[in-house]
Amino acid sequence: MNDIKQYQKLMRKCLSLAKKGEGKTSPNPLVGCVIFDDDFNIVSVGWHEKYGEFHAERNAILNYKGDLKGKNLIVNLEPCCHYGKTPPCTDIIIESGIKKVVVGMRDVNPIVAGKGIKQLQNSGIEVVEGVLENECKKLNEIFIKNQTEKKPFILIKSAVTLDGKIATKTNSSKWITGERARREVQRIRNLYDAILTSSNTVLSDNPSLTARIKGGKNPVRVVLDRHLKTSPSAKVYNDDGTKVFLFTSQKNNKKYPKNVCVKRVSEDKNGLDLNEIVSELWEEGIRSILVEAGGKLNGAFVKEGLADKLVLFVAPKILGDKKGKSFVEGFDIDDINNSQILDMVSVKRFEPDLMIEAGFKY
Ligand code: AOF
Ligand code: ZN
Repeated sequence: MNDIKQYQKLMRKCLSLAKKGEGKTSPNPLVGCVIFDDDFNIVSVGWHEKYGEFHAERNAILNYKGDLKGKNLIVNLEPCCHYGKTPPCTDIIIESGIKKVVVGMRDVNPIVAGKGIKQLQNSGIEVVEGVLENECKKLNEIFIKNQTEKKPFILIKSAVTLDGKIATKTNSSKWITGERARREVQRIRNLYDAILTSSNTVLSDNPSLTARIKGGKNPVRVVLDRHLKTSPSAKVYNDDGTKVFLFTSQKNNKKYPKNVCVKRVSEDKNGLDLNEIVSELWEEGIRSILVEAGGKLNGAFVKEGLADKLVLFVAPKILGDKKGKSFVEGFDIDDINNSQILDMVSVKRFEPDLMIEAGFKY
């Protein structure tokens, strides 16, 4: 194996270590780090375990109980060079005597952005950049959007039959996908700061919108209810210690549980003003939003150019119901050349279903 292949193998290890922090590092990135010798043997590992705690590089260095002089370090994100919640990683790397640092992607955080790499090089450390860069960027897509645009990353998740329907005309939709796909949805929920849905989904499905995975956290729940049609006793408002934001354009006279924060926003031609809601959530510290709603709300997010990514589960079923519901509505495009275009990211199998991941292009 040549050096590049070896670096790629070690970078895959960094990415899988980084994922151990899923659901615990927001608003910070997922980072994994490996220290290795010149024969590419791993001598120590570390990852960013939780927001506010040590960075991956510091953990990998502190986990090694010997002399690191002449060893090499690989990490999916450029080491930081700033005093934040913890001292700069570049300092501890330089002090340790490590001679080579391999980096997946440059940090997009303006206080680091290439300066970490410069500092390492200025102290005589060899830096190799861009190993599995696309995979590294995909892992931290939320962090990248937050840092570069100061906006939350928005994912639309839906499940359809092979003929593209989310429900029959009578609204029967439980369950389109199988157990494995539903487990993956729980994992995705754990990654996101908030899950957003509409009053229609609350009224028809009464979902609890929690992430039922071991050691996971429940995301903040967000309900868009223009006319305050939902009942305070709906499961989504259940006071389990998780915050719920209820957006409406009406004056509220109902008594919701104390974890529910009712916010009034304006309306535009499509309903509640989604841009206002998204900025309001950003102000509340929400850095990623998972939209789990029906076609109307999904369509509104796409039409406003707000959705970043689509995760679509496709079940090997056919409804053949021409009035069945689609997962995006409200486009009414006559010419195929005017379709909404997406970039295909990946296709995975969660037997018996497929999962398509695609990025929106506006
Ligand atoms: C992490 N974990 O493993 C690495 C990070 O809030 P602070 O002080 O912990 O600093 C966060 C910044 O540090 C983050 O925005 C990113 O630029 C850089 N690298 N952050 O949380 C890590 N390596
Ligand atoms: Zn750091």
